[in-house]
Amino acid sequence: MTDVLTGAGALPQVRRLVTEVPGPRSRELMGRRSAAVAAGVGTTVPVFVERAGGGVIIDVDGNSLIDLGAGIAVVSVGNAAPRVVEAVQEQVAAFTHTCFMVTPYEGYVAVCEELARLTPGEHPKKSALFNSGAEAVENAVKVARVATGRSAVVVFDHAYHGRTNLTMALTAKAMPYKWGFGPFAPEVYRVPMSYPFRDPAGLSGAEAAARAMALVESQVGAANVAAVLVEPIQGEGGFVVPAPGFLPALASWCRAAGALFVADEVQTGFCRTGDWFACDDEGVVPDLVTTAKGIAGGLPLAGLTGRAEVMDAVHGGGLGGTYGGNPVACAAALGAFATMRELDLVGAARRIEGVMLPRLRELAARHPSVGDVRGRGAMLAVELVRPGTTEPDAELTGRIARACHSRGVVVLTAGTWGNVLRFLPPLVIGPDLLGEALDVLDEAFAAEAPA
Ligand code: PLZ
Repeated sequence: MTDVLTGAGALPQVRRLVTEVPGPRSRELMGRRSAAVAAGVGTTVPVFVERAGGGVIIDVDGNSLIDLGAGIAVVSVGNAAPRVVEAVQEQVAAFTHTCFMVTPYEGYVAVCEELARLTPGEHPKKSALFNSGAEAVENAVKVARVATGRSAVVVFDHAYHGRTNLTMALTAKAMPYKWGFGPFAPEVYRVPMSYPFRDPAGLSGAEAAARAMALVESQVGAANVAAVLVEPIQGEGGFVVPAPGFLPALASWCRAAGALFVADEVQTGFCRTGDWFACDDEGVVPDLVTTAKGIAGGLPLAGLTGRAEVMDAVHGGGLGGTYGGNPVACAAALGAFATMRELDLVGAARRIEGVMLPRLRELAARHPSVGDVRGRGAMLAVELVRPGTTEPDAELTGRIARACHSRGVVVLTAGTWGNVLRFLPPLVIGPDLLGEALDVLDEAFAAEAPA
């Protein structure tokens, strides 16, 4: 069992610091990094990685850190997951690339068959594969426009959909994602999200959807909308979980308007939220679903899956790319899907919620700077504010994140105001390691936000 969880190297699943963090070798590599790598590429934790497996990351100084980031929700099956490693090794030795559009191979088709089975809804589905989440989202817009003959795309406050030109337009936050990078793609319309912590108390999901769609009707016109694009739980925007009823109301608005309901499940997909997909929680069936991140255990792969007739609206040759659905990445995805089933990672995500959520609520009870605790499954967060207000406290958030890092726990921040600490552990993390990470979080709060 340990083998399946942590890989051939079977890295000890412990936190162990042998130097300060970052240690001398990491600091030296950071120096080389600064000289050679463009300054625009950020660093969350300035430690360089040597190995990683299960729920730990070993740095070049020999420190073993607890991973509560999973490479931004990517290594849900664990780092270097054995099924993924085996599948990749076998495929990379057989052939590395032919281009699926030139001479196809079975792995690509098998991944599309799995996507048809796993994504929400029982209707006939088809998929196309790409390299990144942004590319999948771009293609969702392309397909929606051709299928509907309309151009407007509706997106939400706090949304994150990528860094390409079109997906920057779809993304809400200016700094750092859009700042100075315009002009942006046209025909993108932004409306308010359902954000229970910041909405008027008691605003239901249906009311929040009506608030948003009233703006669309008056400012865009329902008949001009190709797609309503939404993250069922927002990722970079701060793990904003819409009020119950919001997503179903959007989906039914789309049905009535003849627009497509597009779920961006790039961050929420593949067991992360305690379901195969976050839309499953309320039984919402999107017309199109974008996936990436957790799909292939760390190899770059993304999918766009949708109603067969919608996907097939595009003319032959209209979708593709040199590397999309690379055979090695497809093999990795098949290994990852096998792991998700074998280890019941849907159940694992729910168990992680069961351990973490009560601890985060306890933390909130002790620290008035924690304004909100939210999320689902293994996608959980706390939003930090000035006590007694909803005023975001990004500075405290940064200090607590750094205090975790220096104690050997990788945590990420998020949110429009940078005031959300988010937790995305690999779903194979053991309960002891998770408990220890939460102890460290308590310590970090005690040090930085004395009650
Ligand atoms: N849609 C919902 O979360 C990627 C971005 C990290 P790519 N989120 C992590 C960063 O700072 O660049 C994301 C997402 C949702 C789309 C994307 C884009 O996926 O694979 O990064 O292109």
